[in-house]
Amino acid sequence: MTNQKNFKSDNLCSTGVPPVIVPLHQPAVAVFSTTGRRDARPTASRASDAGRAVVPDGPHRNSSSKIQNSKFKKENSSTRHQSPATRHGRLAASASPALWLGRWIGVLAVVLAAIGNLNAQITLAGWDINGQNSSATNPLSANTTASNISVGGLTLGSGLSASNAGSTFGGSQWYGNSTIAGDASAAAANNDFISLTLTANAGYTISLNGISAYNIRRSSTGPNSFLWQYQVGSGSWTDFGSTITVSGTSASGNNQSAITLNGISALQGVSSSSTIGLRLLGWGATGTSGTGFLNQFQNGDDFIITGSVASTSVTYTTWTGNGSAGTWSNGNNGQFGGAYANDLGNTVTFSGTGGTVTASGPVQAGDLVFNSDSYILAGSVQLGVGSITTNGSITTNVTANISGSGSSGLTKAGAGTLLLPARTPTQARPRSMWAT
Ligand SMILES: [Ca+2]
Repeated sequence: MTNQKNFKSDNLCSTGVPPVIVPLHQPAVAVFSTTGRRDARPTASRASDAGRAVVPDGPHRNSSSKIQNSKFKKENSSTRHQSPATRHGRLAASASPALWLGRWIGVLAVVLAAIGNLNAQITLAGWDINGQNSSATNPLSANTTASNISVGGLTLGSGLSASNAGSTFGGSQWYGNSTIAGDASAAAANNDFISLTLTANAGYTISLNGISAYNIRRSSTGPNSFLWQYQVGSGSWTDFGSTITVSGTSASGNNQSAITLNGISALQGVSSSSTIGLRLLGWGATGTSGTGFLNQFQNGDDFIITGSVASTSVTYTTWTGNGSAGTWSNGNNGQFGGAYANDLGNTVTFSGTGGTVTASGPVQAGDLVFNSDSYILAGSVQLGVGSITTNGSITTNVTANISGSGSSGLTKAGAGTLLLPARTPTQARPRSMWAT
């Protein structure tokens, strides 16, 4: 219990005091080993292997433990639905290696898909057309705009005239006029389209995923054919999707399927120097007063562009390690390969050949990961996330003052050994402690 208390509150640098050996292993990591074996014992049993002083329960419990344990329970549950033969591995003996490989690839694909979903597509721009009309508002600003981008509102091409049909955005004067005629190029030449733009802010890129299902409304003499095009920067307009034909003329319009854009490389990772333009060409009207609109058809945003926004800034957070002593401080290279920038979200990794690293400042990081033996971390570090990972059969000696502002305390992960300085019994308070 002494060690446990020290681990929580005594992250102080106490020169000359032997370090306390804190966790020799991390139970959660042991749950899913690289061999695929799972510890079937209850979490408490696994945790007890390390001694309760290592990774205490309660606020000290690593959140990753909860996630891993949750996954463990889920898999265990599925195991109960398998046949006894499967549970005891006889299926493995009867199945070909290729079959098993295929199954594991399948499992891997599911896991990767889940990870991909974590990298969730967001609404880059969304318009709620309810109550809108182009006679009142043109361009029509987006109701939803993703962070770190700017969105140019829905805009009528100069060949169109604004029109108010209630909860629509579009107009009249589409190409075709007195005969059902025309095509995309003629519509483009006559500026008969609805357009919008997306531009990444400096330091970011935009990747388009798609256009969500939406609705097109037309009047009986309005355009009956539409086609989407994109433009990147000053490049040429390029078709995407196929020609859309619509016939219904009621206020409920014509529902349109979602359009996928993530296969168009030109629309992925577009930097702030290139504005992305999208436009919906329309033609086939039979009268100048015939109208065509993007239409209200659901609660909230009716016309939505999805995608992702990524930062282009480079962060230097891996100490390459050459065995020499070095100083880790804000704005300096150290052995990071570039200037380290204080950030309480940084995962700072120590690799290469371990040596003494003196943190000066204090420096700020989210959490620390040690991948090489013989690192000694001295000085003063403020952690935002509050975990220290020692991977593999290594020993990491942290003599630095470790401080943080989180309420979840400091956690340790990884199979290696982490040495922290002890607190003498006569000390009323550590020089630095985790605020709780
Ligand atoms: Ca709506």
